[in-house]
Amino acid sequence: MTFLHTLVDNCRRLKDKVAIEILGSDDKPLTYGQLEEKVQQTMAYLQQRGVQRGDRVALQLPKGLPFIYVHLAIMRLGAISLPLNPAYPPHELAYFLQDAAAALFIAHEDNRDTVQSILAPLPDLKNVVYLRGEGNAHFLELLADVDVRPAQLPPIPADPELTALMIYTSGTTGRPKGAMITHGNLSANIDALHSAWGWRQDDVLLHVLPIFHVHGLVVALHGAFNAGATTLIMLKFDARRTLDILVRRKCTVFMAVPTIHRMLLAVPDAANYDLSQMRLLTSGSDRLPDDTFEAFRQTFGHTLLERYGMTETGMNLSNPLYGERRVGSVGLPLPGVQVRVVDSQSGEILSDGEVGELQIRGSHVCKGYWRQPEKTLEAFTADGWLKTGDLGMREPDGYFTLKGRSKDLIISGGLNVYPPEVELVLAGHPAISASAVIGCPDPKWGERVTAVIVPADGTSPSEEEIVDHCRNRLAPYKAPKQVIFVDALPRTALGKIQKAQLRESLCSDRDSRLGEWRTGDSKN
Ligand code: MCA
Repeated sequence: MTFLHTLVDNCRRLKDKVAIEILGSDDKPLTYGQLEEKVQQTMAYLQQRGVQRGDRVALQLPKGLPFIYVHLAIMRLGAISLPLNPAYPPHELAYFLQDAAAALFIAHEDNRDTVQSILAPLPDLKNVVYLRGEGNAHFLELLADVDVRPAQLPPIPADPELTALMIYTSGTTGRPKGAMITHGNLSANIDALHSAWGWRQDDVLLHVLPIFHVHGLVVALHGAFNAGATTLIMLKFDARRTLDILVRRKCTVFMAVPTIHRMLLAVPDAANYDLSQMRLLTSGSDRLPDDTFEAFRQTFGHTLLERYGMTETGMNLSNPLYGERRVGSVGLPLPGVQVRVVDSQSGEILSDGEVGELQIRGSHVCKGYWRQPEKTLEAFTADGWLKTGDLGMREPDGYFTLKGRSKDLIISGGLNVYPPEVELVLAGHPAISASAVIGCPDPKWGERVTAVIVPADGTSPSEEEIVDHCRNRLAPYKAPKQVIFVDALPRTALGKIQKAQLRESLCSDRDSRLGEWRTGDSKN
C-alpha cells in the first residue's frame, strides 16, 4: 500500500470532504471526490500528450490546483514528477530540463519567453504546455476536451522501487543532482510522520510553503492528503494574514521554517492572536535558534516541534509530539529511520556525546541521483548509509543535536545555497579576479549570502552590478544580499580560501539576534 493507494482510498471514503481550499482565489474548495476526478482527467490528458511510465514530466507552475492535479497524475501514471521553482532563470531551467531529459514540460504562460529561449538544444522535450492566468480556469478548459475512460488508466503503481518524484539538489562540487524519490520512499516517510505527529482526519493544515520542495510538497501536502485532512493553501506567504487565518479558520497544523516563525513574531501585536486550538507547529529546513524557540513559546504559548530532514530522505529526526521538545535539538529518529554518527575521516562509528557526520539509512532514503552513478556512490557508504554532510551528536538519551556542517553550504530562509555555484557565476564577471561566497548570520534569513570580491586590476565594479550579474543567472534567493570588496582573500599554503577566517573577520553578528531585527528594519 503506497501513499497514492491511501490517497485514492481517502478520495473514495471522504468524497464530500474538502481536501483543498485555495485562499483568496476564485477556485472553489475542492472535495476529495473532486480531487480524484480531476486527477483522473489529468492522467488522461497527459496520456494524450504521450506521457508514459518512467517519463520525466517537468512542471514549473505557480502554487495552485493545476500544480497539484498534474503532480499527482504524473505519479499515478508511473511517470516521474519533476517540480521546478518558477523563479529559475533560463540558464538554470535549461540545465534541469536537459539533465532530466524531460519528455513534457508544463509551464506558465508568464514564463513563455524564458522557456522559448532555451528550447532549441532540448531534443527529448517533445511537448510544452503553457497554462494561462491565475487559478484553475484555463486548466479546466484543457481538461474539458479530454475523454476519460477509467478502464484505460493504468492501476496505481505498486512497485515501491519505481521513481515517483525527482527533486534537484546542488552540492559542493559539480552540477545539481536529481534525487530519485521512489513510491516506497514517499510511503515510508509519510507513514512515519503520520504516526509520529499524530496526523488526524479532522486536522486543518494552513499551507504557506512553496510546493516544489520536499518540505511543502511531501511533508505538508502529501501528509495532509494521507491523513484525509483539509489543506488551506496560502499562495504567497504573509505573516499577519497567516496569524489571522490560523485563528479564524481554526487551523490545527502549521509547518514552516525559522525565517517564517521569525516573521510571525515580528507582527507587532502577534501575542494577541489566540492559537490555543492548534495542536502542531513544526519548524525545519534550517536550525531553529534558541531565541526564536523561546520567543515563540512566550508569544504564542506553543513549543515549536523542530525536526530534521533532507531532500534525499524526507524527514529523519523529530522532537516528539508528546514528551520533551528540546531546545537546540532535532529530536529522535522517526520510526524506521536509522541514524548514526561517524568520523568521516576514519569511518569509525562514534559514541554518544562525540561529534561526527550524521549518516542515515532506511526505506525512506532516495535510491540515488538521476544518471549520476558516481555521485550516488560518493553519497552512500558501501552498506547503504547516506552521508548527510551535517555534523551532529547523539545524547545518551537518544536525542540528536546538530553541530554544524562539513559541507560548504549556506541556508537562507530555509533554502540551501551552495557557495561554489554562486562563485562559478561570479567567476564569469570580467571585473572579478577572485571571490568567496560565505553565509553571514542574519536576523531574518538565518544566514545571508555574502560575496567577498577581489576586483580585477584596474576595475571597480559596483555592488549593484555584481548582484545583477548573479540575479540574471541564478534563482533570486541565491544572489548575494551583501557584497564586500577586499584586496586579497586569505588562503592556506595550498591556496584554499579560508572561509572560516573570512566569516570571522567580515560577518558582524551585531544584528543576528532576533530582538535586533524585530525592532530594526525588515528589509531583505
Ligand atoms: C525570498 N527571498 C529570499 C528568500 N525568499 N532571499 C533569500 N533567501 C530566501 N529564502 C527574497 C526574494 O528573492 C525577494 O527578493 C525578497 O526576498 C522577497 O521575496 P518574497 O517571496 O516576498 O519573500 P517572502 O515571502 O518574505 O519569503 C520568505 C519565505 C520563503 C516565506 C521565508 O523564503 C520561503 O517560503 N522559504 C521556505 C523555503 C522552504 O520551503 N524550504 C524547504 C526546502 P527581491 O525582492 O530582491 O527580488 S528544504 C527541504 O525541503 C528539506 C527536505 C527540509 O528539511 O525541509
